Amino acid sequence: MADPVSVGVIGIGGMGERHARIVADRLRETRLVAVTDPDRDRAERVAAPTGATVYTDAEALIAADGVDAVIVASPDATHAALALACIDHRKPALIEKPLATTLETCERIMEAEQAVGRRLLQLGFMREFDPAHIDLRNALAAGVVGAPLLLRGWHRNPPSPEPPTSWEVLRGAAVHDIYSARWMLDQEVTEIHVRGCEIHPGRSAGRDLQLLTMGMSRGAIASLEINKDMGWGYEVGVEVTGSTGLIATPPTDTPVVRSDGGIGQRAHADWFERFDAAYVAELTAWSRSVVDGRPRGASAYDGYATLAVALHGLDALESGHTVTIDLEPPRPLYRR
Ligand code: ISE
Repeated sequence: MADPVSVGVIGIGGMGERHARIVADRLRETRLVAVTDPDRDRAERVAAPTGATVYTDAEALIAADGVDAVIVASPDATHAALALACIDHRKPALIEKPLATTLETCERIMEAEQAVGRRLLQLGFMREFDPAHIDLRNALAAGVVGAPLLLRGWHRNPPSPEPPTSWEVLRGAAVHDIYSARWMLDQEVTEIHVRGCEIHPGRSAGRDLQLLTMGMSRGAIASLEINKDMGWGYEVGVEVTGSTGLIATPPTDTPVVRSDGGIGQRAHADWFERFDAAYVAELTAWSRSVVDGRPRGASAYDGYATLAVALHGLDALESGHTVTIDLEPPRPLYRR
């Protein structure tokens, strides 16, 4: 495959636009050749300075000869069909989470990829490319705090213009933290219990503060706080208690300011600011995979596993019970 990789982006909302701009302006390994979005003006605004072609149809963009690889950042409900179309056309693709909205569809996608015999999809779980997360995971793997016993994650968001339902909190936000717990502990989730509440009854569209408690396959415990309407910015962090110590990601990387009788740090505004370096690293790794055929990052199996945990989490939230999770084991294509 040619270097630079010619990339087409489907969906020019916040995330798609961010990916398109990284592809066009910040990576030597990629160029932006195609975009599509139902809002043509948006698509044209991003395409114009780069010379990319604006498509009216996502399938046509995927099929186009000049497009080597595709980024799917359209609404959640469209991801699965577009992932299947990319596999049909043998186009490597970065698919934003969630991979699909049902487990049956995740299974169809995994079967289609297995029939091709190689991994074509990378999932948009970018924390695996975040320097603070990588340092923590490497330290854990090196045994710096002994055996990992308890992972505590927090994921706090500013309010969004359209408040999420309880299911959207799990499917759109908690999946990131579920992925982090699996990846950092190198264990699968075997059971889940979820409590939640509405932060601002009347404004909330569901339980937008949730606490997930998960049992992991080799005995670790994970507790994840997901807050979708926090008043003061955006924050994601992880702390792990091990058998001989405790390790945590640093609070933030903004300057420490001493003034007005206080010592403080500005919070990040949103995930674009917090994970900027991670998005660039994620797309760099992805474009390298497109060129050398060596998969990196999260797979379709991770898309399946995180969605399965989120769905069982919804069941747990609604029933008030602890729910057991029996994931299908990964087939050879997906073993790391
Ligand atoms: C959003 O969709 C994302 O993907 C962000 O990474 C996450 O932090 C946020 O909570 C989601 O809503």
